[in-house]
Amino acid sequence: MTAAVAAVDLGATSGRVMVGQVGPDTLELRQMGRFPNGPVHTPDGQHWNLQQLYAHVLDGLRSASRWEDGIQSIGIDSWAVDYALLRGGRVLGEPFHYRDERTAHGVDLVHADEPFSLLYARNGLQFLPFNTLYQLAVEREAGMLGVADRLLLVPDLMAYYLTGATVAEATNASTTGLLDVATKCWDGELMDRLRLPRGLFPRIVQPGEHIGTVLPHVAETTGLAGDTPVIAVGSHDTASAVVATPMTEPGGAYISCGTWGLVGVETESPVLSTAAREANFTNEGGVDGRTRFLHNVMGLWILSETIRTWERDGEKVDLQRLLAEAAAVGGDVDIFDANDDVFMPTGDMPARISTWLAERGLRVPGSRAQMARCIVESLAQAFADAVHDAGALSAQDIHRIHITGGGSLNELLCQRTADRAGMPVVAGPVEATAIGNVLIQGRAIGAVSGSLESLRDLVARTFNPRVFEPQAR
Ligand code: LRH
Repeated sequence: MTAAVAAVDLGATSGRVMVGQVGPDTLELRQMGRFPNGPVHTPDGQHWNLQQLYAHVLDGLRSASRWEDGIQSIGIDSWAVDYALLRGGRVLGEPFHYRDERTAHGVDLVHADEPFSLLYARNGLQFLPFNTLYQLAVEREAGMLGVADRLLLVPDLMAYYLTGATVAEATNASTTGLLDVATKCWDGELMDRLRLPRGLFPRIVQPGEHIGTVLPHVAETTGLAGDTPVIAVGSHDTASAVVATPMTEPGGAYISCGTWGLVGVETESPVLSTAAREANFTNEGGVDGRTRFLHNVMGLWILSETIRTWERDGEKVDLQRLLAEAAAVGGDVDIFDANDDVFMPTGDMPARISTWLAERGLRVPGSRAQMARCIVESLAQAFADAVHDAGALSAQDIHRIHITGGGSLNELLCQRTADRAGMPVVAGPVEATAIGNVLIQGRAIGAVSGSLESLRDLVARTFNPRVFEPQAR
């Protein structure tokens, strides 16, 4: 049997709605709508416009139901950590964007109550200043937690808008810092220590569980059948991407490369060693109880924010041309540390890169092509280092790297990652996140069956990867 499902995949710079056809030998995706996303600056900081995103989701679902009249379910994934606060079912203001700099203060507040080493032992998460628990410390100080009675992460909020049901999907809940890494349940004791009301956090559901069926007005607006279920998938986009990474043999590492480069391996259980903590590796919850042992590298954000800076004067930069010119740059370029937090906030990226290099007596790129090359080389080195660390820290022998997401289309990045890591890079699928979303829905409704290994086998059988062999330079 082949089934049709709708996958809603929301990224930090764009979102899309796809229709997936899925069956034992079938896996096909078709895009129904793609729309931009990004921060909205208001006097109190940077926010997401989730009402607008929701309107785009409804439009995409309407196109999906017109294209395919038998849509059997909907699954939603998005970027992690961000949330809305609600009271009595009503959203209290637009959610903050994780790059909003208020989180620095939240870090001080939380670490005053609970040092990072103790937090790591409880939640297994790498330090990222925007992890939900730091954001919530700022909400607490602002008095918001005395008003709110519910917290919903972004995909859970979209599921609530569609069905009226309030749940917390497990993989994304693991990015809050408030899930016990051992039991995978909410850590009530930690919430008490950080003075976060336990009642804010909804029931946890696992990927594959039914969240609810679409509300009557949603069915009417979109043309979907009134009993269409919303099914929990790996609602953290990275969890869905890892599901669809065709690691069909042992020894594979993954880089889910979009705004971020999420570099790591899959493990059966968390790695909580001091070395893992010091290397800033995270243990995020994967589908089917797996652990995503990975490190966040800054990712294509550095390149796209550079291009945004150049385009501020109204001039358009052609990415393909820029990358071709970058590939043609002769000789070595000096590189910067793509893990340095100075590159995290929005703003003038080329200036930050130049300052970083100049302060260390390194050569500053003299042209746009050289700057692009310097960024790609710096990302490739950070990726290669993180792959090496992931293998060493998890005691896995890694000899192949899978790059999925938008970065898999960047040939220079794939090749230089292979060269710097000294192992082949298998590129694709570019839409791994949406595919992972489709696969978990497909399994929940019985169109496919089996373990993650058999789902990955289906990906490997239906998508043609491109392989970049390492070359000496
Ligand atoms: C990638 C991602 C990543 C998180 C970040 C906030 O989209 O979900 O895994 O660390 O966004």
